[in-house]
Amino acid sequence: MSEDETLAAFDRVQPIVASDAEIEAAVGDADLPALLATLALLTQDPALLAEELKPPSPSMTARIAPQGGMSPQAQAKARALATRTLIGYRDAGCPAAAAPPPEWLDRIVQFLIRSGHDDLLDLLRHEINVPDDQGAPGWHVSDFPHAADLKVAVIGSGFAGITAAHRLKQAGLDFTVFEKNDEIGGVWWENTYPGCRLDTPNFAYSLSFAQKQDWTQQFSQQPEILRYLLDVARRSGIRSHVRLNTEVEQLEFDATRSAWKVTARAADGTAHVEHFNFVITAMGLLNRPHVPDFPGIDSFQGEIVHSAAWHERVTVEGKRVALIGTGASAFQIGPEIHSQVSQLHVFQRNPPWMLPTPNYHDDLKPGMQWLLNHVPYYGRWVRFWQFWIGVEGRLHLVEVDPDWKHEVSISAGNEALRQECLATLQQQFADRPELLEHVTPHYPPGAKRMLRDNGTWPEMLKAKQVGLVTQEISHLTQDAIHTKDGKSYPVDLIICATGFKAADFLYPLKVTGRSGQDLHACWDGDCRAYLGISVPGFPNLFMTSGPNTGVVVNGSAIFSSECQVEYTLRAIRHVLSQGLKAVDCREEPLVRYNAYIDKGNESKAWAVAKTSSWYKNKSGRAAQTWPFGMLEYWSLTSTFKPEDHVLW
Ligand code: N01
Repeated sequence: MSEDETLAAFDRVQPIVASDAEIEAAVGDADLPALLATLALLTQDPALLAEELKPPSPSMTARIAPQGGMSPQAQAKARALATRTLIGYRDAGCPAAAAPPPEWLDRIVQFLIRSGHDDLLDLLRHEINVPDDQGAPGWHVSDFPHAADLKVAVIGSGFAGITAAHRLKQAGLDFTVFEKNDEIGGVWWENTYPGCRLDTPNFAYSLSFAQKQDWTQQFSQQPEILRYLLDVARRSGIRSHVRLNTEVEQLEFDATRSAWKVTARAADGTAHVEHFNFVITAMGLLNRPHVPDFPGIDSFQGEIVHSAAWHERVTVEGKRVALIGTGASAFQIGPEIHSQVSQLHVFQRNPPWMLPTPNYHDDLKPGMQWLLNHVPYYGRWVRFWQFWIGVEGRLHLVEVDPDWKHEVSISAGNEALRQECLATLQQQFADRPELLEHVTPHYPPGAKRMLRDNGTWPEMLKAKQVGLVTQEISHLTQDAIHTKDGKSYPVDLIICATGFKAADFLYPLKVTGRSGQDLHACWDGDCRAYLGISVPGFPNLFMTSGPNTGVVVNGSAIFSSECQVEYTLRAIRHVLSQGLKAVDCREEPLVRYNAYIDKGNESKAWAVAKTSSWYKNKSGRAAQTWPFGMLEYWSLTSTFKPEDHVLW
């Protein structure tokens, strides 16, 4: 296999031949804390980690402090030092980075993070992933001769499915990935609507074991993310294990074999049954479109498309278009299409809070791109830096202060965040006070997903062909949407950016447990799992993106799913090391764990706010959200606890 075909290719950089002036110019665009860390790793020169250069990392507000809050003087010194170091590195012939002693790595990490966070070191080492792959299983199926015939099924081939497949391959296990679509990629294959891109910085929204150095943007667009996923699948050698166009419909636990009977249907309609010892679900939770059942919807003669079902035949040019919803999907679609339509009616129930993000659509600056392409491991440290900032994120701003009395906000910090966002809104809509009133949320920031704003949404709402409709939709007729105030909006195309059936985990998969019980019936709309991964009575079944694992204002879903996959490999290892066949979570740990989760969620903006959100299920319980920091989830999933399980 050529080097280009392996995951190591992600780390490849070009030798530096640039002039001193070009290097200096590139450093001018650098993310300095990450650059100092990179150069310290390359040269092991302590001057790069001098106390006066340490980024203070102030807590996040609406905005993120540029350069980790370094003073202008510190930035100037850091730039001069980094430029000199890079020139020296070029003149020395760009030697390959040697594996640093572990204490040196810790020293760099400690330089980047705020003092007093040594408890995060293991987690952070996992994220920088230098020199070794920290999340690798560390065992091989050949260590357990009786396990030679063992088979694992993975359902789904998005980020989590690819992670699972990669780790299973490292452990030498025989596995099959079932993918219902005709290509790998999950939501990043499915969502092709106009404007589709990330709203989490993409260095952080990438896999620890496949760290791409040369992202072109801070918030990449869908094609670049999909290309990345397909690259990871190819380079990690898992493609040949993926069965495309094959949807798993049913899982039945076969107690006699202690294995799952998996029924999958191919695109031609044929069903195929096969037994697997373990099953990992990697189905995501934001991929079963929710299209509201508006009265009269079947009588509408125009076209209706859900955001996640966008396809190349959908055209908007010159049409009268309705955009229903103002969540993350609508927020990206509206600004992208509004200049092409003859009319756009945006139907809003609750306005979103917007996080000012002026660079949201920008390419990375040329100097930054140059550094990523020429300085070994710079991309890893940029990723690490973004990860560190996200570890705490805005969690402290969404915590309820019981002594805080305010009709909207929930704490002094939350109020400060609200005021910062309000100020931007007031500025953006200063010329349209009637719109300002409608786009101002009346719930605490953080209660729903906050959206990235670089001014394009307000600009769209103010365009002459665009109208904001805040009245509730009453019904649809042949050619129009009607609202409860009696108004009608004739349209040719309705775009439902109305979200997903997120509360129904694993929907529509039918899962029958060891006593014949149906998983969805057990949950009865209120899904719970131990660590978000296991459910009692459903042995050898491990979920990714399960109940209460979604992060709202800190961290990324990629991190959580890596934790879940690594935990699963630990659990499988434990079963094999004991010469056993099955593991089932006990009821009591599930109850205990969920009490802990519910308590954490109770004091968060998304639980106390009255506003609707996909974070809550039909009983009003926050069943999606992880209420704590990332360290907690990392710690909980970093060991498999036999005492919380029944094993046989
Ligand atoms: O869906 P949503 P989404 N009548 O559920 C409205 C991820 N994501 O697809 O707010 C009228 O957030 C509903 O109104 P309300 C991300 O995690 C990421 O936009 O409930 N309106 C709301 O405005 C995100 O959170 C990216 O009052 C109705 C909207 O439809 C998640 O996916 C991009 C209605 C639904 O918003 C879901 O986002 C896109 C009705 N009957 C998505 N029913 C990235 O950038 C619902 N609505 C990575």
